[in-house]
Amino acid sequence: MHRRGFLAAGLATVLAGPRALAQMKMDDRSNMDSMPGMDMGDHSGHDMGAMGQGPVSLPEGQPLRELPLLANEAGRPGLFRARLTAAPATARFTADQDTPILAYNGTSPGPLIEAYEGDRVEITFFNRIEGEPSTIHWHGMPVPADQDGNPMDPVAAGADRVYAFDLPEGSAGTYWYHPHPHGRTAEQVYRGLAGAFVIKAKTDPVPAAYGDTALMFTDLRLAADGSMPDNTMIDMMNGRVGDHVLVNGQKNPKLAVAVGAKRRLRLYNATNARFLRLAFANASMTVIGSDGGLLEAPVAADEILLSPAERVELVVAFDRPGSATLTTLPYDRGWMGPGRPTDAGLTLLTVGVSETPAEAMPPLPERLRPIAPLGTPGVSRRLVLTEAMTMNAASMGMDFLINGKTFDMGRVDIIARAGDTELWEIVNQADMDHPFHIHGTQFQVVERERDGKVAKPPYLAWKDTVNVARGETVRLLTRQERPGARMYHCHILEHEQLGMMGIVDVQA
Ligand SMILES: [Cu+2]
Repeated sequence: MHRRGFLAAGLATVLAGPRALAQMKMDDRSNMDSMPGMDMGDHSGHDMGAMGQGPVSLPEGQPLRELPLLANEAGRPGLFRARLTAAPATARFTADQDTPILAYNGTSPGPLIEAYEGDRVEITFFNRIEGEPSTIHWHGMPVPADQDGNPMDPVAAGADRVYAFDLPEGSAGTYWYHPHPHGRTAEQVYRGLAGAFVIKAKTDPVPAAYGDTALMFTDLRLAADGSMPDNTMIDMMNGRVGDHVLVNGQKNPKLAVAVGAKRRLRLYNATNARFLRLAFANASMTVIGSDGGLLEAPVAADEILLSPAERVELVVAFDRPGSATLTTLPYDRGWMGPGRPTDAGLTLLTVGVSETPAEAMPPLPERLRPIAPLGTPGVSRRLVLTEAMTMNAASMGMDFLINGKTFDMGRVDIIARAGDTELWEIVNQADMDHPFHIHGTQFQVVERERDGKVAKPPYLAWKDTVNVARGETVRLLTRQERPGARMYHCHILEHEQLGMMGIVDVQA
């Protein structure tokens, strides 16, 4: 039997078994509502309370909100000191309903943290999420292992701790922060906990006249009563995809620029599982940076694939008056069961380009910064990604595996040595794409192989997350500078929760 057909049939059967549903951590109420119609998360029927009703519509076209800045309380140069509180809050996505969310300092996305290379950072984290541990993981940043918000270092509900680290020279880049508690990362993130962290260089080759705007993509699913429904079994298998891609918490907001303007935009895919293949109509995109900072030289791009957790830095030139829209193109990342979401034709951002010319913009330099290749690896490792159904008489579930194993917090999967360059070969033998992330460092992709064809990346870049497509092998060079336990995992957060994660113990 064809595997997907088997899966769908298996799911329909097993929906009658309450223990199976409990195992998949589904909400009891939505289980009951979804069973009569066999609606297991179909895109047109997420609203379980009102049968057959489509997604709640959200207002569009409001002026783009800049992310609020996290205030530096240090009062002296070289130190960034602040507080971040994770707590329940409410958001207004529609005119007349409050939605319970989780927020950092009351906002979702959380406040934008801006610090400089060379700064010392001390952030006190207060976990005010009732009954749940949390952590803050500094995604992509070169922080010590015991400051990186690993699931092994939970902050209990009601407790607090200080995260302290130094930002090394050369670390300027587009990072973010989000929770990473064991088994609860996916839910805490889709309920609203994620924020942007920009490390700035003291001297930046990109002209200041371009501005610097963070665009953080999140993915909202809203029920008719204004609540965010819990994950369904389909969400657990595929990763949660919502009904609305938001930019800085807004649907299709509007940005006004003058014709001839160039804008520096930092795009963050902070969704749990949404693949964003992006194009800019009526404007031209130039890639200037990746997850870990600037490229060596600008690269013109017609489109960009941003898989969950990836970031890209762009310079966008608005040379024609009228409307320039950031839209999505189709991308098939593999989908199990019913309810494959619409991925193409979404308008994420509308830029109104006025007839009045902008002030003359300085050109983008031809060289941005050097990137030293990581060089010859001393060690090679092979990590094979697979998916498996688990089934017995009472229950059914789905495991996501690396080298045949699901995550075990008490097990070290790889022992590496600080300062050693390693070649990691990530082999995706599963039916879905898996965006692969390593904590604590930035790596360099050296090649991709699919159907026997090997392709080199078009340019050198620092990455902490790379999509490994179905049937593809990605080879990357990685080096951990600091000792300690580091996570590596799929950044479809539901896959991470169902096992696709491991620990590399970096020894001094
Ligand atoms: Cu995955």
